Amino acid sequence: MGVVIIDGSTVRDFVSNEAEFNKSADDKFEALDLNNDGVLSRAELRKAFESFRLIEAHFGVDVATPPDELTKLYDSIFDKFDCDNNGTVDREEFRNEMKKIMLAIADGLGSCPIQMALEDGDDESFLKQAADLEASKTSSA
Ligand SMILES: [Ca+2]
Ligand SMILES: [Ca+2]
Repeated sequence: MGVVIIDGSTVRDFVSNEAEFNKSADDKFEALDLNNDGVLSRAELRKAFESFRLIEAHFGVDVATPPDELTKLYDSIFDKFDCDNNGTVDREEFRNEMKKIMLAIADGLGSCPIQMALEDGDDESFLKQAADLEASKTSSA
């Protein structure tokens, strides 16, 4: 385990590598699709957000947010993912929205880097994968 500094360009590099990004998104999608029906339900996606703490930060959630507020917030996030409003999120919708979120996070980071701890076995977050990419660049340079 180590620490790596990431900024907006790290995240943007990660997202712009379409093959890698889609693979990560698909892996994530499969992990989240708990009943393996090929789509994410509201409950499945909510579970995902509870593990993406940085995304919660992006949407302005903090630990003091009351449960009913959280439910409203997760509903609104789900609606963003569910582009065709059919009540489920398919693979394509998931990829597209994750990409938008990561780019928004990249804009938010801008040139103001954050420190990420690299912990073995923690592959929960996309930012972690972006951080790994940065770490591999640094170590091979
Ligand atoms: Ca499912
Ligand atoms: Ca849909």
